[in-house]
Amino acid sequence: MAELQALIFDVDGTLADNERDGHRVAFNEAFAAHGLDWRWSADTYGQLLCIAGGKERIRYYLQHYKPAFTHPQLDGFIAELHADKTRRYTDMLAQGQIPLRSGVRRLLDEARSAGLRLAIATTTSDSNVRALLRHCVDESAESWFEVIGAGDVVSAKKPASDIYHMVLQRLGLAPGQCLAFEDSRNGLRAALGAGIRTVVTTCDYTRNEDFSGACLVLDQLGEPGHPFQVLQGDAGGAHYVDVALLERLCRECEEVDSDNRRAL
Ligand code: XBP
Ligand code: MG
Repeated sequence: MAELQALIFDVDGTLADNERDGHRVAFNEAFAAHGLDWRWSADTYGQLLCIAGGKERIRYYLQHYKPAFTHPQLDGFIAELHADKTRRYTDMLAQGQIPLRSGVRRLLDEARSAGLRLAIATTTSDSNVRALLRHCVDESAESWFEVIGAGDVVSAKKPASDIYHMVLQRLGLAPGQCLAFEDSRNGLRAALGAGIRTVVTTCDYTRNEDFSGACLVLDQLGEPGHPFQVLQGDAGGAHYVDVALLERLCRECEEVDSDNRRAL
């Protein structure tokens, strides 16, 4: 039986509930600044979240919602729009407009005190992750994470497992020595596909997704005095996620077997 060594966190939706009022707003501002009348409502954005990655999401939007749109250098145009969006989003982070989710800061502190290693596995851009860690967690938080696997470092984004394989390889750990934290089915599929047991904290956009295969599904990590709600799995009477609960999950949750991976 493997002992828990590392926690691997998704970012968007998991560390911060930042899609609707963060990324979406920055996309819309970038579109307007380029004279485009594209506007992603909160509902439309929820549908577009089926595609991970901002550049990929813009391309999907054009294919499905604006099929008549043409541009002589579409790849470059999408990259330029996305770079503009990233600048706007990181400005929002720097201005403190995006809070962390409940329990995140406490759990990171407890995990570090307990000697657990920390890593990030996300679809979003590296600059976004670093800005979020610096401005929303702690000035020095980038250094808390031994591996930051982000954005275009892999060719296939979530739900593909490439980012998790890369993070495991750079940590030098087996999947059974780690736990992943995700908020979406796409993220869960990516983690399970790499054989990593996963705790899901749902957010507004993902609440009704299918989280089969997760070892625990909660509405949040929770805090003492601000308990989580268990949506799937057994939290053993705990009210908030702490290191003791994670160690127990690592011991008691079944390993992610190959049947489970194939079912995803
Ligand atoms: C996050 C994403 C990202 C963000 C936007 O997914 O899908 O695309 O919405 O970020 P996950 P970028 O939480 O599963 O990593 O625009 O930087 O791609
Ligand atoms: Mg996410």
